[in-house]
Amino acid sequence: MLGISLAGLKLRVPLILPSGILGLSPAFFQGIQSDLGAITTKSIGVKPRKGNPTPTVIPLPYGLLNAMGLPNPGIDRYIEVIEEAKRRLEIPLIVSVFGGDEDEYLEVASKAEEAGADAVEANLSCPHERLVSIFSEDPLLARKVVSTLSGSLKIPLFVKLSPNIGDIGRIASVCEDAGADGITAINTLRAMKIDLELKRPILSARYGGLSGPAIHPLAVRCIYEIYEAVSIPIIGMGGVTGWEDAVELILAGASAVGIGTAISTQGLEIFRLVAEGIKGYMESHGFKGVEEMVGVAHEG
Ligand code: RRO
Repeated sequence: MLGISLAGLKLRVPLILPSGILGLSPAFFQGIQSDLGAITTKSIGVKPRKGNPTPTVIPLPYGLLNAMGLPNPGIDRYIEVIEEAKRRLEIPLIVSVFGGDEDEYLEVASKAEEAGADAVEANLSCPHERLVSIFSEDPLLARKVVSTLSGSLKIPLFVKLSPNIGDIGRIASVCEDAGADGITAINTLRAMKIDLELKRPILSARYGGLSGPAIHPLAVRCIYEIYEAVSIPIIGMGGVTGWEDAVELILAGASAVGIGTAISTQGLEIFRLVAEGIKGYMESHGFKGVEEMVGVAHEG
């Protein structure tokens, strides 16, 4: 009843671990897979990056503000992690990739595909790194990256978009046109916190990305707009803390839902609770499959 087909990937539940949430270890991925439909890795680039100096994460009453700064070991060292993850996982592995231009995106994505990734997610939307966010903001750049990747990859290509732009539906439509198989939305919201004693931004990078309950209504709006603009599937995420939030994203147009920040407050248990809640809602509202529920808020 909860199983879905997502751009050709088979998910036993419509729930996904979003990029960047829980480290990079295949043994860890294996341990958490039972309640998940698919796992997304941290965004990987061409070269190793240390990321930003601390503090990189600030807990707030209504979410988390992060500026990790794309820390990752680089694709050449990550290949063996993908290979081992594939040996250990029964569920699809989506490898998130970023680059400074379309050639870098392609190099990382091609190596990930060769290593056994089930899908690629092109991260066009890190909120505080100009290096990456410009691709979500500029339709021409987005088109260039997506068409380069889609022209070469055989596995499904998802494109992760930023909410920090005027018309997310338009960028989504450009990505669909350029060959994307699905849209992931939303990344975190560009934000800032200032220390009253230091009188300076707390994050070393000054700007960060806000996630958690505060951004959920914004995610609903973005997914609703993307659903109106494209016919490829949407992986919806943004401030999901319970099954009601997940159902809301599905009714807005998401085929699958990512849960990230809520893991820090509720633990991994949240995936099972949300899956049970979605099932209960489907039973009480007469939906036989998740697909029947997707985008229902647009009808009439
Ligand atoms: O690494 C990060 O700081 C980061 C990334 Br790549 C992203 O896409 N979104 C985010 O909130 N942080």
